[in-house]
Amino acid sequence: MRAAPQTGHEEDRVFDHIGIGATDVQASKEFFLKALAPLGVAVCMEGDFGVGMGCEGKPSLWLSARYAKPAPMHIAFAAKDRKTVDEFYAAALAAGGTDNGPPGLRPHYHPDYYAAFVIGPDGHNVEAVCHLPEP
Ligand SMILES: N[C@@H](CCC(=O)N[C@@H](CS)C(=O)NCC(=O)O)C(=O)O
Repeated sequence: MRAAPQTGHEEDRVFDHIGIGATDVQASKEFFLKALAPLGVAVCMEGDFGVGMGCEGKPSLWLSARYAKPAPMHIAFAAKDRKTVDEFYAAALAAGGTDNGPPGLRPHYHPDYYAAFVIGPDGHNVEAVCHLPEP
């Protein structure tokens, strides 16, 4: 299953998605699917990279296999364009962040998924992502 690219309004949001480490991904998936069913949350994507859940095909909550507790947390900020992703990456490295993936497309999420990743001061995986194609 693949995520639908975003169609707009990314500029209105601060967060794009969050990721939670799970020591048992299947058990966590079942838990969140049941708990969030009243909200219309379903599985949008699933693969080696984890399970993405959300509404209307937009994965907003990610579960990734992790075996240490407390499991890591991942935060993704919504960027309005690819240049903003590039600027985030440069600024975050200059601020002392550690590279966790330079700006670029991640087509395994969807064809226009353009993102960069840094590890913050306390080990959090911080991302900026733009879902829109180049104009
Ligand atoms: N180094 C990877 C980082 C990818 C990444 O962190 N992806 C997020 C989801 S958008 C995540 O939490 N992945 C699961 C994991 O790292 O366990 C890259 O540059 O693509």
